[in-house]
Amino acid sequence: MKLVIAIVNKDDSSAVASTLNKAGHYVTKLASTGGFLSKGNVTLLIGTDEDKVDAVIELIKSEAKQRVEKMPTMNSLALPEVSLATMIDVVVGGATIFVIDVDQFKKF
Ligand code: 2BA
Repeated sequence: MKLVIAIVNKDDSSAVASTLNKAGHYVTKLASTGGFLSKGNVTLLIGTDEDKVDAVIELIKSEAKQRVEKMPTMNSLALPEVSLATMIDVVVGGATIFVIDVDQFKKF
């Protein structure tokens, strides 16, 4: 058994979870926050058989879209009190996926 951990944009999370559910996969959604942008995202936990991992990843890929987010940066000039705020583009996946081995899986 494997655990697929997928971090997706919160705007895509419902479509991703619903697509996975319709295909017969169990999904747990956790509200999470990216450490870099400090924006909310969603972490999905999907426990599944090893031979279904590729199908799960393809289903996630079909709904999770890449986006460009704006992030402020401060460009300091020679005088520290004079600084200029500029916006930079940050490309945010899609999905960030980890697949890990599960030692035991029990339900009560
Ligand atoms: P954030 O940490 O908010 O990162 C958002 C985007 O900012 C990243 O998109 C990447 O384009 C950029 N970024 C993040 N850390 C950076 C750094 N140290 N230097 C330069 N640019 C950086 P994604 O790579 O698509 O990641 C989307 C979200 O997935 C992340 O949100 C984070 O919540 C999670 N994530 C990505 N890689 C991870 C990892 N190795 N471990 C744990 N979580 C990860």
